[in-house]
Amino acid sequence: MKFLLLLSAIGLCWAQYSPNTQQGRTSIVHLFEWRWADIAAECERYLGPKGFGGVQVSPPNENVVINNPYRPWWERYQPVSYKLCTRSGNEGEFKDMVTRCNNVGVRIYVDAVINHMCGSGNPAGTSSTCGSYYNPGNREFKAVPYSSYDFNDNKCNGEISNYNDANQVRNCRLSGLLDLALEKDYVRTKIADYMNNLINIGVAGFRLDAAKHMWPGDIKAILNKLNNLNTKWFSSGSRAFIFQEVIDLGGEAIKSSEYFGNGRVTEFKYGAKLGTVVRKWNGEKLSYLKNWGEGWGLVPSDRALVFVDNHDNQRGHGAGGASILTFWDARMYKMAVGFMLAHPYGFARVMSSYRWDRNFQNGKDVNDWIGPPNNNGATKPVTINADTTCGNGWVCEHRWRQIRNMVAFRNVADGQPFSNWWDNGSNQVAFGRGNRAFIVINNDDRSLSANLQTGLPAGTYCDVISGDKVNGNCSGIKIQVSGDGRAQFSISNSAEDPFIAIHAESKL
Ligand code: QV4
Ligand code: CA
Repeated sequence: MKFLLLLSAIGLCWAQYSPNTQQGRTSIVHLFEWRWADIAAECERYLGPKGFGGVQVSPPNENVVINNPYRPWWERYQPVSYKLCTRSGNEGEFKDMVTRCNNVGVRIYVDAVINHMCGSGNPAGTSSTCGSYYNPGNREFKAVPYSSYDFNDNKCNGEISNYNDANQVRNCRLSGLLDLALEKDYVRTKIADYMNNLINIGVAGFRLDAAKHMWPGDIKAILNKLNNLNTKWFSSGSRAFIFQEVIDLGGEAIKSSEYFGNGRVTEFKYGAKLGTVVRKWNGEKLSYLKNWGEGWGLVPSDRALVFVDNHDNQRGHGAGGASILTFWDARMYKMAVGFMLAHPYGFARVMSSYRWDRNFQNGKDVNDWIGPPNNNGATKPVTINADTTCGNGWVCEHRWRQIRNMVAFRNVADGQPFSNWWDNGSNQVAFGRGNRAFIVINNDDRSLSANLQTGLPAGTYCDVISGDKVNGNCSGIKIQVSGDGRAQFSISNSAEDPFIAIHAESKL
């Protein structure tokens, strides 16, 4: 330990790959566009008790207020300053959320938009969530302050047009967003001050937005300026968990491996390929997932942040394309999320969305901009129905029994090896996690009936997909595991959810 302290003392940056979650909590949920007050409540009433490790929150810094289209979700990716006031709440509400979530063992991860400020086309003025003045025309952001010296106009005065030119990707404007000169110590310090304010409040780490558009060395320089995490909730010397948004589906100049020195990276191949397999497109079959992970060309497991969909590609932005599964494709989506949470590869993030009126014209959803449920721009609170689902237009995928219970499955299986793989050569598969958990999936157009080695101790197990273990009984399917670890599984291809999952804590 002394050696580690010595190293950190001499300022060697410690890239942080482990998420700083409490022991036994192995996934996080993106509560996209939720208000801080609602997140705090959800930590206490649901995420803490159900074993979620943390929450990725929407950008908490001041952003432009865009009225045409009306208050799009993406206005929050156009910073005006690093003041903590947005549609989700103000600084006091943010602090209250971080404290209340940490106090029940649920971490907060901030979506840090540090590559750029707002779009160059915005008019000057104070149309911003905190009323700060900005003038994109002369690069003036009074509340930071930034001026024309702090942007990349002298390196590139246009938009990224060629993703095969690394210099363009880093130094030009991503869809017109004013690109910060991150080699400047002044700019690095302003960003580090913003992130250190959040660290001192108690956050556990950061999603680095548009990391592909920042030089890895500039990111490293900023991370080197960060404080250790707040010892009120984290052991001394803890470093912020870093996951960098780098879209690398291959074929471009930028490789996600360039960013491994800073922390984890978002592995977009994960959702794109898994969606193709579950949809059975291009002749893909579930049985091909036997070597899922690095075997499929994904980044090393301990460098990967994995997800089935994210806030961009669930609405056609960013990467992943048509194969991406979302809550709109509920039955396949639960299968994909269930597979992700059962499989040991990567650190998992569950998406939690809001509904919007999709309107496809020529294959594109022209309503992809629609922001969160709101009353004249004010984000609506999350209401909880008697059946534990959410109201007011919030989808709450993380509260769907099948997904909530697979979050617990992943916790129970933590540290256990991928084991006892079985498949029928087509779309029926099964695998275990050591002697702690086992899942069987039927994605064929015919029923599954198989006697399988589960690796589990003998006993009666509740299937956590069709029901729960309540008051010492199963509300759904029961599975009998015999002394040799084998069990009989039957899954109709017309079942509501054609997969079964059992684990040590669902045993009667
Ligand atoms: C428009 C024109 C530009 C023009 C500009 C002038 O298109 O040509 O120069 O006006 O101001 C919105 C609009 C976009 C507009 C821009 C303002 O959609 O039309 O440009 O604002 O400059 C989100 C949305 C974007 C949105 C952006 C800012 O997806 O549509 O742009 O927020 O509001 C790549 C990146 C990857 C990125 C992904 C979407 O490698 O990093 O594209 N993903 C992250 C976030 C994403 C966010 C951003 C990056 C930007 O996940 O949500 O973009 O912060 O793959
Ligand atoms: Ca840049």
